Amino acid sequence: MINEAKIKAVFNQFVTTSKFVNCKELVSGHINNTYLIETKEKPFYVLQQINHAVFKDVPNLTNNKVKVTAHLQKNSSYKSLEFVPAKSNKYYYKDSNGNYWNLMIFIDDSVTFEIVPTKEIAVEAGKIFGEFLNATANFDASNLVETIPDFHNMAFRYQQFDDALLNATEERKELAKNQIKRALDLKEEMLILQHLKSEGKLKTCVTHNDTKVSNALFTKQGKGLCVIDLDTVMPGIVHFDFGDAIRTICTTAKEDETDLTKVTFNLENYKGFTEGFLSEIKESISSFEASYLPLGAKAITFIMGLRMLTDFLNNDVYYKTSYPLHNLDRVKNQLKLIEEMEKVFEQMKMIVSQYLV
Ligand code: GN1
Ligand code: MG
Repeated sequence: MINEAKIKAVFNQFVTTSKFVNCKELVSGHINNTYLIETKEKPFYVLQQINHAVFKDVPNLTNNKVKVTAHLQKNSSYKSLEFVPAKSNKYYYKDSNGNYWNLMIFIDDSVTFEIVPTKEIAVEAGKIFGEFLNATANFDASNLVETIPDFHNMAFRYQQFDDALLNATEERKELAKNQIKRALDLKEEMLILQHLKSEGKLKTCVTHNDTKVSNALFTKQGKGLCVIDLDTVMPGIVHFDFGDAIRTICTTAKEDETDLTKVTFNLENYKGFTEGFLSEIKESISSFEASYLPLGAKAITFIMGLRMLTDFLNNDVYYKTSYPLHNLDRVKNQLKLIEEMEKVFEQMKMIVSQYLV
């Protein structure tokens, strides 16, 4: 249940001349609570309660986002988010319960996709996420605080998984035994990118780190409009931005679909995304780095599954869940998607090399 009076009071802590009319919860994220604020006159706003158990340093998280959006306004040909300051003059408001809030202008006339319906949308997604990397390439990463250290560090994620295994109940371990085995079997392959990164063979740059397709807004005509959710913009490797987009653009079912026969890999969307993405970044990626992009897709899908499995073993303390086995269902889904990728992995590599020239 949303407490409209509370939301209105928080909204009124920000500097706007707009009159609050009502609010609706936007439910797609797994971490923060997000509300659409409808006002008497446009613009509408998006109010976000930041989960500070996950984002430990909200003032610096907010600074990151404000700096990145200012940079994007100058360097990107797409729209960028616009944050609204609070009356305290900071870009966040901290309420009396210690909760932190951000306010953004709502971008009107936009659509998002959970399942990508056409190859054309996949191409557009490739362009907008690729252009994000170009637009942030000259952003000084030392201006950014690492909002979640080791976010995509596979070795660290395996360490958290090992710790969870030690502490999990027998019941949860039994329920997840096949998925635990699969995670252990995949370990060597899943660590390849981590090793290459540590050896300096894959360069780091400013990356988005949460390029699931629902973090791109499109126009109603299906053109890329704006990249949203800048919470995890940090130095990283492009492989995971490529990969997380592929994970969500090429799947044929939602992340928590339990009928696994519906989870297949859409190779046409893969071609589309790769075409759009590489049309933007092919000058800045070596053919050695590019040859690992398909592994980026497999590894990020796996890292999501591994983190969800870890959370399941930890009794669901991280991701929002709606029923007891929700996290485990997400794990099964992500592992099924990996199997589907394995079937077409050679084709995935060939397609990358085709669009590199
Ligand atoms: C979380 O909350 P949301 O949907 O933006 C998670 C991502 C996962 C995603 C899975 C900070 O993102 O890493 O890809 O769920 N974000 C964080 O859908 O953990
Ligand atoms: Mg996110």
